[in-house]
Formats: sequence, structure tokens, C-alpha cells
Amino acid sequence: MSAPLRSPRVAIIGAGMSGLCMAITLRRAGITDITIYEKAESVGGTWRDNTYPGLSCDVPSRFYQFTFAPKPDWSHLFSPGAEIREYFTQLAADFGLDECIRFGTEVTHAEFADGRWRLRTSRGDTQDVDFLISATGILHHPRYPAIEGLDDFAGAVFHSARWDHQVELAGKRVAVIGTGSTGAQIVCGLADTVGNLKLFQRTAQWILPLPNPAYTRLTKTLHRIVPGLDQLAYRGYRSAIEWFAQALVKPGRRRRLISAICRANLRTVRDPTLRQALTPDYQPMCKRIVISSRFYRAVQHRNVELVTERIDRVVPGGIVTTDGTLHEVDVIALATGFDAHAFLRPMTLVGENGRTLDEAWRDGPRAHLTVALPGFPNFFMLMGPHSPVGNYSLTAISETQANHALDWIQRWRRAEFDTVAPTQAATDSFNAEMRAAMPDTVWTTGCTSWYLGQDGNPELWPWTPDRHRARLSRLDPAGYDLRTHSTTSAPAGQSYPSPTDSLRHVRRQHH
Ligand code: NA7
Repeated sequence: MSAPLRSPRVAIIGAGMSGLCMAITLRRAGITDITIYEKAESVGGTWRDNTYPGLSCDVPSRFYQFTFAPKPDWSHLFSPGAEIREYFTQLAADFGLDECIRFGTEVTHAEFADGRWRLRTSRGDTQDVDFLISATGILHHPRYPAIEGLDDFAGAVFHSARWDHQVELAGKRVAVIGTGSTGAQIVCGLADTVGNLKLFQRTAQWILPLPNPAYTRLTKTLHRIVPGLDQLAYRGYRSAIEWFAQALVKPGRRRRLISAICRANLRTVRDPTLRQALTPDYQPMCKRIVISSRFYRAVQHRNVELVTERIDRVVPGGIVTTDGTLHEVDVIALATGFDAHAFLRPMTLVGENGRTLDEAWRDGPRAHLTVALPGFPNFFMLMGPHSPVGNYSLTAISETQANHALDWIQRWRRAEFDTVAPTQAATDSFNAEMRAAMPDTVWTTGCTSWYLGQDGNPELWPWTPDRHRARLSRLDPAGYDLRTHSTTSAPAGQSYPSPTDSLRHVRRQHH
């Protein structure tokens, strides 16, 4: 008779899209001792924080859903933010996760000692767990621009991820700073309602004009009643986006085709001066491409003015540009993006031998296969450094990473090891392999973006997302340090990479 499975205690940090994905993946595998720590009062992460007008996802809804939770009645090809938030809220309820989420509780410190993680929270309590999973998101910390006088502005000013719905915008003079996906969506969302809108553009963006049709009632019914249709649609969108992803990571025909579509789209702007002002000086896709069939129309709306002169300062009455013009406005919306490199911050994470995450990442965030860190055993990250987040579905990536973490946890349940962490050598070699592949990617062709780390190199997966899926779907114990506290021998059929390390570690533990 086989031995009963061990029951791990697992902590997940964050109840956003990826934290929910991890919890459900564990639950579906029969693991129930789960605590999700969430510093806010509700689930949804970025979809909870972002509520600005015009918000929608730039990935098709049928591919921005979990494979284990299809939603037949998505309203649009690219559904609005509120609907996506509702999807995640409903998911948490359907899988009974509310009972294991500790809302209003931030993990402030996590330390690995004696084979377990000890967490400390903002409420002052502690918990010991066998596995720690971070699901803290990437686009989480709003980036506020360092513009002189911003605090002295007499009207309302807020970041796009902290939209102040108390502020009435109808008929008002509104400034939007920033022309990424967010700025473009806000312009489309507000052009018809505000008195006038000035869009402050520092860098022009390439726009891919994909339409966003609403799904008909018939389509929704078919998705509900025809078995397999949803899966078919999911796979279809996945293939299409992976086709697109090839253009991101390899020069060639596909990249030229997408560039040609973007350039043709730009030619739809009638006024040559405006067209010139909207023309980027870098290759399409170098920055995350903005997907919108409405942006150029919105920017040509009679209420909308594009300002390309640099911002000099903000004064109580408005924004002064470097040519000395005062642009009088009532409201300033900062669509200035996020600090995408503040993984896990501000909590402190302490791995083996008292080594902190700050020390481990002195030269920038580096992980093994996007999910694990040497010296931080039984710790997995979702959306960690170099995840394939460039114009791809983050729900799909989460599922891949959550399944990978589950695979390790299942081995732990079968008592194949007590702790697992990648070796430094494997992590270094993976990072070197990534660096070598980076020059082929479009992100290195000469632009700045949130994809680039402190050293100017992209912090993205430099291959296609299907390679990420393939690589994470098989566990390769070579490159991992698997240790056991009670015995140094691997179960039959299992060849562990460094039994001597294991032995040494066990000895160290016993003295
Ligand atoms: P992004 O894509 O990082 O865009 C931020 C925008 O804000 C971009 O146009 C920046 O110009 C602009 N920006 C930032 N600071 C300033 C200052 N100081 N002055 C003027 N303009 C500034 O963020 P988003 O929120 O639009 O999108 C983030 C992701 O969310 C998106 O990729 C999707 O995945 C969803 P820059 O280009 O740096 O010159």
C-alpha cells in the first residue's frame, strides 16, 4: 500500500488574477491548507485597482480566461475592465476561496528557517508554511512623474490606477499625461464626454487597429451549449497570439507584416501635421503595442488636442510646456505607467543563510525559469522576472507557472524531498541563455519602455510563450537542489543532482 500523501501548508501573497489561479490549482489537486494574504479588501489585483474610463483588456477575452473556468458570455472580443474584475470575483466565490483569503493583511516579512517559511503580517501575527508563493503582480506600483509643481495644482490630479470617480468630468478641461495603452484608452473613453481633452505625448506610440466587436446573443448561447467550442476558441486565439509573438522575438516576415499594418493605420490620420506628430521614431512593437481601432479617431475628435511640447511644470491653473504656453485645465490624469520591476516590494524576503532578496537581486531581478530563486527553497513566483508578458495573456502564463509550482508540491506530498530550490549554476546558465537570445527581440531595437530593467535590458522571456509552457510543463530535477531532512537518499528511480550537497545540508541541520 502506498504511503498517504503529506498535506502541505501553503501561503499565497496576493489575491489578484495569479494568486487566485494558484489557489484554485492547488484546490483542484486536493490541497486545502491554503492562506491567501491580500492587503486590499477585495480580490482582482490590477482589475480592482484600475477603473478608469475606457478600460479594457488588450488580450481577447476568450484567451484571457482560465482553461478551468470558461465564461461563455463575454460581452466583447476585448472585454471591459469591470467585466474582467467581475469574472475574478465570481471565480473566488465559485471556488470557495473567500474563506481562505485574509483581506486587509499585508505580508511584511518572510524568512526561511528550519525548512519552513515564517511569515509576519501587517497585523503583527505570524504563520509557518511549507511553501510560499508570491503572486504580487507586475503592474502594481503606480509611477508618479517627477513634474515640478504637480502638488500645487488647484484642480484634481490622480493616477490612472487610482481614478477618482468623485470628480465630475462632463464638460471639464482634462489633461491626460502619457500615451501608453492606458492613455490611449482614456482618450477613447473620455473624448465624447469632457469639455476638452489635452493629451500630453512624450513619445508617440504604434497602434495596431484590431476591432472590438460585441458578441451576439447567438454566439454566447453557442459557447454555453456546444461542448468544446470554448476550448477551440481558446486554442485559436492562443495560436494567433503566438504567431504574433514570433514577430516579437525574431526579425523577419511577420515583424514586417505587423509593421506594415501599423504604418497603414497611421496613414488614416488625415492632417499631415498631426500624423507627423503621431509618428514614432522606433520600430513597431519595441514598446508594448497599443491595440485600438478607435484611438486615431478619438485623437482627431474636435474636443481633443495632442500636445507634443515637453511639460515644463505644473502651476495651480494648469500645465506649462517648455515653449511657455499655459494649458489651462481642471483635471490632470496621470497615465504614466507603473514600476514594473518592484517585484514583491516592499516586503522583505530572507532566504537561506540570512540572504535577503535585495542582496540576491543587487544586479536586478533574476530567477530560474521565471519562477524560482536559488537560496530561496520552497518558494515560487507567479509573474516573476522574465515572464513572457509582452502582448500575451497573463492568465495563460499564470496557469503555466501555477501548474509548475503544483508539480513540485505534488512531489513534496509524495515525500520525494523536503525542500527544493534551483541551483545558482542552473540559474546563471538560464540567464546567460536568455541574454544571448535577447538581441533578436524587437524590445532591443532602440526605445525605452517598462519592459526594460535598470541595466537597459528587457526583463522579458526572449522566446515564444509556447516555449515557456513547454519548458515549465516538464520538471527537470537537474539544476535543482532537492533536500530531505530525514534521509539523504532519493526515492527509487529518482536521480538527484547533488547528493553530496544534500548530505552536507542534512548534516548541517543535525548539528
Ligand atoms: P506605459 O505603457 O508605461 O506608458 C506610460 C506613458 O506615460 C508613456 O507614454 C510615457 O512616456 C508617459 N510618461 C511617463 N512619465 C512621463 C512624464 N514625466 N512626462 C510625460 N509623459 C510621461 O503605462 P500604461 O499604464 O499605459 O500601460 C501599462 C500596461 O498596462 C500596458 O502595457 C498594458 O500591459 C496594460 P514615454 O513613452 O516613457 O516617453
